[in-house]
Amino acid sequence: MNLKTKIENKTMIKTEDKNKTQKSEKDIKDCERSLIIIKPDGVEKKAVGDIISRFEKAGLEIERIRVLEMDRTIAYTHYREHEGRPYFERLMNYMTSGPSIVMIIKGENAISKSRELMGPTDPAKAPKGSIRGDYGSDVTINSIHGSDCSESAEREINIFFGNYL
Ligand code: RTP
Ligand code: MG
Repeated sequence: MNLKTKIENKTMIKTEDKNKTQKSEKDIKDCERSLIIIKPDGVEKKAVGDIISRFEKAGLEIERIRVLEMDRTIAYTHYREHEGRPYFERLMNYMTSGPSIVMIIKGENAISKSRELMGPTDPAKAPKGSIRGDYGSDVTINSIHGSDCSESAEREINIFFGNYL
């Protein structure tokens, strides 16, 4: 439902129809969520507008958004499962190198749609037209993060937006 229709419906609504409104609001909440980070290289390249536009054109919505310059603690909390990998220190230095844009994206199949828009981890293997294919520099400096499953999304949303859910 577009915004204008929603406003008109709400304006016309009678008291006995209020339950219906509550149901449709609940339906919106049931949509899938993903935690997306436009990493510091994406911000430096001024790709934020283009990247957000790709999500919008794919039918996804921004539910929350913030600009955040990560410290090591928050970067570590987010990527702790990679600790011990050879690229981990470089990943920490990368994620703390400047501001990131952190967003909750929501909509039908938000997780798989986001991963599709991002392309594979390594920009060299990512097709042109994918975010990493267009903006990524190498397998670590790859412009964007997206949750890989709903459990990860919930954990990551909690890191960046507290007990919002
Ligand atoms: P992300 O979590 O950021 O969405 O990326 P992903 O699922 O595609 O890839 P993942 O394996 O979870 O890796 C997390 C991030 O670590 C860096 N990385 N560097 N071989 C390397 O140098 C290497 N492998 C991974 C990337 O920044 C990757 O996005
Ligand atoms: Mg991952």
